Amino acid sequence: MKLCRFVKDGSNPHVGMFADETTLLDLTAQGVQDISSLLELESLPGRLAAWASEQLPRVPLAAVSLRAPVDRQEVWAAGVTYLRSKTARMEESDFGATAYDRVYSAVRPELFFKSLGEKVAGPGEPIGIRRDAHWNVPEPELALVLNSRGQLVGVTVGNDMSSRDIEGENLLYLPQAKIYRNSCALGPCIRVGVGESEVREWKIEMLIGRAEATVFRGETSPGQLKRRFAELAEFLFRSQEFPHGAVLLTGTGIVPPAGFTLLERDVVEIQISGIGVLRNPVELV
Ligand code: DO4
Ligand code: MG
Repeated sequence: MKLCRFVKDGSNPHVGMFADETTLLDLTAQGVQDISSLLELESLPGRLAAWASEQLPRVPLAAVSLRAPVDRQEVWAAGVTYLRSKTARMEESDFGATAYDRVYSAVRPELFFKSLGEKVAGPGEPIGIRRDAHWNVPEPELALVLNSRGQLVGVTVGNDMSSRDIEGENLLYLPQAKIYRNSCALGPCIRVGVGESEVREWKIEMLIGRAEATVFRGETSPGQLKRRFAELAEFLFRSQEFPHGAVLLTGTGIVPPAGFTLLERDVVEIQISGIGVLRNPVELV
């Protein structure tokens, strides 16, 4: 089952559920106002299955714009959770290299704040590259959607946009490399009712288009993620509260080669089998 947020004819965002590839069921008719309240329901998959069998208003996907499937959730991110990320970051950084090496095998993972829910770009919305950086890359990541108790409710596709030259210059610049306008995208939907063992079998693919050409293509699998989902969630919720739940990006396993940087008007397409495709044009911010 897949949940989404959508707008139609300039409406406020509605919460919907995919009936099939081309049709949404509008959950507003069930009194559902936001993603936050759904995350807290006991047995959400059962509730969605029951709603799906009722006569809910049906909306063609072609008639709406999807929004990021989050509202009041903070978005956080884990880093250096794939060997590929560790290696690439050790190469880009001189005196910070041992930090990446250590955190990859440390008990405590790297976790950092990424975005307020309200600032996240949704499907089709622009993602940003900083005008004061010259080496900008997308980071295609599986994102865990957690309720206020830290339990996994679903998964979505995430893009942890990053300025590698700023991060590589000095690790203390990490927040500037990671948190700026339109640096986070999520969507197109939240897949609910799946467990970690199934998700680990999926594929993550990224394509970067420039004019009519594909200038980068890469793939990995959540099966390559070094840490368990519950382990990452447990650290995120230590000494911390998320009354509306949280989204946790799980780190990148796809890193374009050192000479590659995103340019304005590129299009980044991230597909995770089992969820869908998140596609965003790139703009200078
Ligand atoms: O350590 C810096 C960030 C790492 C990251 O975002 C990743 O591995 O995905
Ligand atoms: Mg990342």
